Amino acid sequence: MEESIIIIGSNGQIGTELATALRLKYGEKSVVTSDIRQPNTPSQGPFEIVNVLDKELLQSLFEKYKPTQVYLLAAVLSAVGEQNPKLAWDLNMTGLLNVLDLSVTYRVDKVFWPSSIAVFGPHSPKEETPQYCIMDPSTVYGLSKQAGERWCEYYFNKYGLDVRSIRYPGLISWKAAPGGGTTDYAIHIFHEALSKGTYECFLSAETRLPMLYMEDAIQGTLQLMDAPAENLTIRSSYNLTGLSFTPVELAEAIKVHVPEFSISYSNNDPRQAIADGWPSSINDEYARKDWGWNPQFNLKAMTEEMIKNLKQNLE
Ligand code: AKB
Repeated sequence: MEESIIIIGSNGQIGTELATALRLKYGEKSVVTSDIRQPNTPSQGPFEIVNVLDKELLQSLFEKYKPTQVYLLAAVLSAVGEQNPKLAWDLNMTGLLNVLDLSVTYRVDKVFWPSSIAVFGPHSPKEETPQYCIMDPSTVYGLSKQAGERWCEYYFNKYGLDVRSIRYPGLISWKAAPGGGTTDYAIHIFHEALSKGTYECFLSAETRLPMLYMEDAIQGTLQLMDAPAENLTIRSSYNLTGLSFTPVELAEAIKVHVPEFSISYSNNDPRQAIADGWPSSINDEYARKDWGWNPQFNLKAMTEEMIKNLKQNLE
């Protein structure tokens, strides 16, 4: 059967690359991208202006395209969420519930919704954080992701909706800008290393966080969405990781390519407290076992790719 895929919030860091990958896989016209404003570069296929909070408009999108798959990527991330907690809660929760409801009504085959390592908190195990453990998120973003996970599982159990989800760690990419997260330093650092040769990091030198190179993240997302439903043992959200590093380790990896690069650290940035409550590494054994997750990029390979592609962009 031909797929009809809708991506909601397609202009962001994940959406930009996921849209390209899905269009390559299913054909340009089968993938409808949508966001609250026009994309910076012309869309390669159908595009619609949609605000996920406008349920009537969202319903008309479902009515028009009768989607078989929906990817909901519109969200407020951790750092920006702390500046306007109610807005973050509203967009992240109401947006998800609107999409889940319409997906039940329109009998969508599969829904993808991203969760995050922000569901963990200060009392979760810090190292190799397991799939199941104490979760006491302290950001509104983390609260919304944790509640969202429960809703996803609820819709699966109650309505049989095939919702699939990944707890993304920090995502590192060079194609689109990140959207206001705590892990964004790991992208800014590359841009500044190449343009200025210096970077003032808003996290401390030893703050270790789990990360994933975007190419791996996209492959993992497609893999999860392709997996037979009966193989999936988790309907809240899968732990997933590729690598873990500190700012000082990343700076060392960058220096291999930009020897004059130097890094300094700012004090008192509110994002430090967010990072301090998050895991430093993740155990993703369920994703490996259930759908064959096997990331390709380590720190060296990821750094090489980032530098190579960003340099080409600057030329
Ligand atoms: C953020 O930093 O808010 C995101 C995330 C880890 O979900 N990148």
